[in-house]
Amino acid sequence: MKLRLVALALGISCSCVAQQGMEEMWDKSSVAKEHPNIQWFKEAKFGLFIHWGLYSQLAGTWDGKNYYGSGEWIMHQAKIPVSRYRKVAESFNPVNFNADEWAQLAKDAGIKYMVITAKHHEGFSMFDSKVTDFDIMDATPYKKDPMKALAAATRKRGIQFGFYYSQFQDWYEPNGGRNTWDFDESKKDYQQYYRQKAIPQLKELLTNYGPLGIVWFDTPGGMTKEQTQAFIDELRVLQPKSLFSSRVGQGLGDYKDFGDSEVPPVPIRGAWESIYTHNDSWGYIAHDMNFKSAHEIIRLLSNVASKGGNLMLNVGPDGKGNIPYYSIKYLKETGTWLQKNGESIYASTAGWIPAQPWGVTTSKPGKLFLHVWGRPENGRLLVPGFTNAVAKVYALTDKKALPFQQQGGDLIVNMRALSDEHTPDKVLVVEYKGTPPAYNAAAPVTVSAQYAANNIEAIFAKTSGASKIQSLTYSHYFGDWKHTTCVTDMQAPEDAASFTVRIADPGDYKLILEYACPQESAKQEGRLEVDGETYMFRTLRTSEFDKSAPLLFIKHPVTIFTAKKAGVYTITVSPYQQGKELFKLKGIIAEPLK
Ligand code: FHN
Repeated sequence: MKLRLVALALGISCSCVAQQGMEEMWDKSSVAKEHPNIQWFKEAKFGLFIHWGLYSQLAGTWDGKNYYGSGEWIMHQAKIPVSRYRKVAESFNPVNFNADEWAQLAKDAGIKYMVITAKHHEGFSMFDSKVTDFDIMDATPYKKDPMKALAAATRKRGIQFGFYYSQFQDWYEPNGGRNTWDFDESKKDYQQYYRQKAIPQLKELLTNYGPLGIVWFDTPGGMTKEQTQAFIDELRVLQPKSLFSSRVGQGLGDYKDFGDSEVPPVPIRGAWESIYTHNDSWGYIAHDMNFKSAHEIIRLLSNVASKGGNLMLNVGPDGKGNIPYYSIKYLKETGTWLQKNGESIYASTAGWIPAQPWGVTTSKPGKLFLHVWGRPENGRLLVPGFTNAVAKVYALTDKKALPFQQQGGDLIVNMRALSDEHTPDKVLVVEYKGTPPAYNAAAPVTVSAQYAANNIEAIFAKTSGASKIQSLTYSHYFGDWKHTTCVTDMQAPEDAASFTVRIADPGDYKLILEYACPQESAKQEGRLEVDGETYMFRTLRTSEFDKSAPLLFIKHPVTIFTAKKAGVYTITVSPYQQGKELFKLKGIIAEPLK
């Protein structure tokens, strides 16, 4: 059981080869040995990703048709011939680009590193390259190198600067990866493309722009492990201190990148990064207004930090060089929150208390930061598994001490003295003595009547029989990946999922199963067992699992459970009889009834 969870936590590589399309290129492999310059990255926690290229000028529309999802894939989606695509450069004139404004926005947002696309899969170079004339200097009316100015402006503000470079996919080049509409893939000589374009351009980037914090490779291909190592060695000598992302391939990167828009469900050791779009696309799309609010960004950032990683959030400037209005607004608001609460994020490590109904934790030596996303109704915040002696507890913003008590391995903080301010994440600091315990993924999941709902997630299931825990990846539009961890393969009564919960407040709880259920799985009977009682249910149809479509989950209320006393209970879900997979179980929601 928990094969994937254990693999992730130990940093064992995940094989992605069976997947198709954009996904097949990901390389989430772990890193064997730490890079000597990794510390700044581990402490940075918040990065800004910028996708900017000719696709920004197209803004998600080609030949009068609107495209949705990853806008930087428009050439691929619309199968635009190279002969037409190169003409887009003639109208690319980002006169509003202002390196100081972009760098200052990053600074105000609390960003510690910036990575920008020097060349994306479209093959266009956003920098002054002598290797090709399909670059911003030669092919556009702009005729300036924006990367020079941006490198200088970020460094001036103490922000690490790095380049994204698509090393394999290049849809402009006859020998580059994956333009199948102009060129015959089977006739390509990838090595020639590497020798003639990718390597010389990477050398330009590593030579002409000062010290780079990161070279962010993406979608590896066409190279064996030995060739990838030789490729790295050839570049590494130019800037030994620069970190190479794991998508250089073959497990040879300096830190690990998860899949696009993926946060691991439990803490992960080593240096790693979650990467997210701000709206639905990496590259600018004029009709994509689905921006994450500051509230969402702050929770995402604290959630990623609670698992021990960095969040690199993307913005997609338009063809004139303007960063979208809502990206500016919400990044600045995030920065305001970070100015007051940054101590709980920067240079923190994963929290050692698993996620609670109220939020998540991050830590530093002698301090545990409680990121309270939702306050308990009675003001008494339960922190289970806290046996270290506590010296004091206070709110990070005003440092005012809060009353607390410790009993039977619980810390209970009284938050009543705190005003009910509107904040996505109220940070409390617990100062304690001694060495903290290790994170215990097997600790019971807290269920409490102090919150509107308690999520008991699939990742915390103990599986038996054939059932297993899997992360399911799918998209809504195109390339806007979503990842949901589920218990799958429950086909027979012995294929069960059991959840150990600690019910902190006695009382009535509605138990709701949350799952996805394709047609063939619908109308099958299942059992939910708790405290010696069995409750029957019949599955309700939602949607098929198709990775290029939304995976729909239903919240299916099954029963009321009365917990007569506080304590530890086991909730078990299983098929009633042999059949098709019962469903893909995202988790159980325990809703207190009052
Ligand atoms: O194909 C790219 C995509 O366009 C985008 O650049 C993302 C960012 O992580 N990387 C690839 C897909 O994983």
